[in-house]
Amino acid sequence: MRTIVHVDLDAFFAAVEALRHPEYRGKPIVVGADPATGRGVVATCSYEARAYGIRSAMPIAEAYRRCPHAVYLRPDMRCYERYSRAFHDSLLQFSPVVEPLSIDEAFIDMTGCEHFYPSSQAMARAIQKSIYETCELKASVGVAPNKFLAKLASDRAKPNGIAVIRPDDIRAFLDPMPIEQLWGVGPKTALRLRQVGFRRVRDLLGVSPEGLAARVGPSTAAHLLQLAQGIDDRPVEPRSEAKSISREITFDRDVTDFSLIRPTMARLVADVGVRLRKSGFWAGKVFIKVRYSDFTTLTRQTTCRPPIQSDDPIFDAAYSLWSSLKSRRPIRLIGVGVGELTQIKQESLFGEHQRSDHISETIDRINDKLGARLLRRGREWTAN
Ligand code: TTP
Ligand code: MG
Repeated sequence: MRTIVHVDLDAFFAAVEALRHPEYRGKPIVVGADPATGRGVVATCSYEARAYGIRSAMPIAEAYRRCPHAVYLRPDMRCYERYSRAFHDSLLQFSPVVEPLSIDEAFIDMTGCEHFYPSSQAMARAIQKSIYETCELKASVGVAPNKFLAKLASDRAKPNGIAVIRPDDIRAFLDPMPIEQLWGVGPKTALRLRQVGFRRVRDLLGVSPEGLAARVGPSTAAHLLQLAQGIDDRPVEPRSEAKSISREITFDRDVTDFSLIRPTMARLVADVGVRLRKSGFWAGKVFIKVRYSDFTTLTRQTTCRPPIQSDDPIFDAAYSLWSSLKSRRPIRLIGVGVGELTQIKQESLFGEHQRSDHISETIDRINDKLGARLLRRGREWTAN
């Protein structure tokens, strides 16, 4: 059985505003359009404002009618993005398998890591505490055997709560739930289901797949019957922002002295390596690109198992790709890149790789301090 966590920040934009403006804390805060214009909607509001019935997407004029004394603020997306990044990054310390779902929510696959905590509750508390320490924001956490249930659970836990759904709890949790809560049920499907008497999840359980298929089509029917039973096999999918990281150089003059290729490649690898490590990803693929003076261009690639992150294995792979090329025509451009990026560090079977991990990290740290890439490897050196 899997252990899936869904985390969602509470009243996200409004909570950030309360942090930046301590004088607004504890007051109804509405973030969205300016009520003076009378146009536009509420993006979100603090829980104090929700007590007046204000909600996301409500016309701002109606919000103002409900609570004229609330603090009304225009959204500052750049600031919220900064908090969002800190929030998402902080989750990676719990598991490498984190799927950012929106600006303020994510799934974490904690399968196999749950044993580090005395209970699911304690695990969820540790996640909340870490988020609070990172960005002073409160979050609600759902823990369940799959994504569908974990997301419903965090919603149930709002605000600042924890809900754990175990297999034995699934029926009691799902049965009374309105069918609109089922993932994939939009207003149209909901209406069709309600017209034939399906209001709650439990109503779907007594029906035959054929009976339901006649109303909503076979694929929707199969999907709904799975969800109604609390079954959802979707994996948590870590998202790699960049599909590849690469660097190339066009020579001032076409190169015929091929001894220049090795140090040039070393420099390209050093640049790619730093960016790869900063991104937090590991590379499952190394590729090179060579363009000859007549503009014919070719690429060669090789896979790396386990995925790599430090300069030495990237350089070795790139250089041997170059060495395997038969043609020795004048070269106009050369490039090196890494792809198949994954967030998962797989333990290297080779001690040497671990050693070179340390070397790359140490060089990165020193160069970070120096503020420029002053410390370089000998292989970047050219005789002239
Ligand atoms: P939500 O997580 O849906 O809402 P929330 O974080 O404000 O409140 P809670 O989770 O405690 O219920 O959305 C996250 C942010 O996305 C929210 O702070 C503002 C923005 N948002 C909009 O701009 N418009 C919308 O209609 C919704 C729902 C959210
Ligand atoms: Mg939220």
